[in-house]
Amino acid sequence: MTTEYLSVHPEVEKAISNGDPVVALESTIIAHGMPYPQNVETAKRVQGIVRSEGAVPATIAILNGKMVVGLDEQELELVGKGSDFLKVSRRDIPLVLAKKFNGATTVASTMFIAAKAGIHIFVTGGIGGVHRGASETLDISADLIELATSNVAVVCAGAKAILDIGLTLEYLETHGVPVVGYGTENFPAFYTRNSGFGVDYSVNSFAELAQALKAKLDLGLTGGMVVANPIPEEHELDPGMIATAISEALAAAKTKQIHGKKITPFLLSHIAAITGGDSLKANIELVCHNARAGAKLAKEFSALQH
Ligand code: PSU
Ligand code: MN
Repeated sequence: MTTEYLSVHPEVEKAISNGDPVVALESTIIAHGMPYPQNVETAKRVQGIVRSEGAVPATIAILNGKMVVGLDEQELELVGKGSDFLKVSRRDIPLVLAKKFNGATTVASTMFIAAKAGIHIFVTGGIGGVHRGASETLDISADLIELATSNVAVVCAGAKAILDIGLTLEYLETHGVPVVGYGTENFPAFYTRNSGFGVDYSVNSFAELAQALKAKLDLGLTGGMVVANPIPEEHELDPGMIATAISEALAAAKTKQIHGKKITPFLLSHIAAITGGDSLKANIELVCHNARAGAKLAKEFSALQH
């Protein structure tokens, strides 16, 4: 499917029109969430995992003013190496298209584009949320607003403790977004398995999750679903250690007066530096773990369409 604004890779397009399993993937995590070359290696590894589980990966980005669904390995390299890939959330899309810029898509914009292309399952690391201190800064990620709008299930390892997880969950509740734990009663905190907050529902089977997704679609309940898949125990970071690193990174952001779209990438790279790369390693492993889960969910969801 190629329109004025959208270009879908033929393999992805075929899978979508056949109702075969497809998994959307974001690109901000590649361009702004991890350093080169680990970012490109991870993006390729994630695509490989999705394939090995029997689904078609569809990494999404904006290339030269066009929304592209299904990047090839050369294009992944471009996103990971290119310094001209803007962090594109929902509000940036029209201008980045008009100006023919390159853009890396966040959870919000990836959800929007995936929904346009007809993809219902999307894998990422962690969602954006309500930032700490939001009662003063009003910094609430557009990811949450998109979750209230676009009908896409987002498989993630929860939300990072750089955010106010309690307020993030309140926001999702108000906007009617189901928050489901896969194999857990606890909402995970990205680098760790338990944020101290619970989930609404816990499921242990992807078939059941696919049924819930289908019911939501059939009923026309707009908005997405958060599928929280905790980081595997063997890759979990020490909660005390990561809490200290996060506080230090938040203090540095305050001193340097970093706001808006720059804050998440700043905190991520700062935390990676403080932890001597441990947080990056955990990030890579949890994304790969989510890719496996997302592909399994996509397969079950596809089975319901046939
Ligand atoms: N969480 C991560 N890594 C990331 C991001 C979130 O662990 O790279 C990115 C995602 O693309 C997410 C975005 O959509 O940060 C949220 O940014 P903001 O808070 O500016 O909306
Ligand atoms: Mn923000």
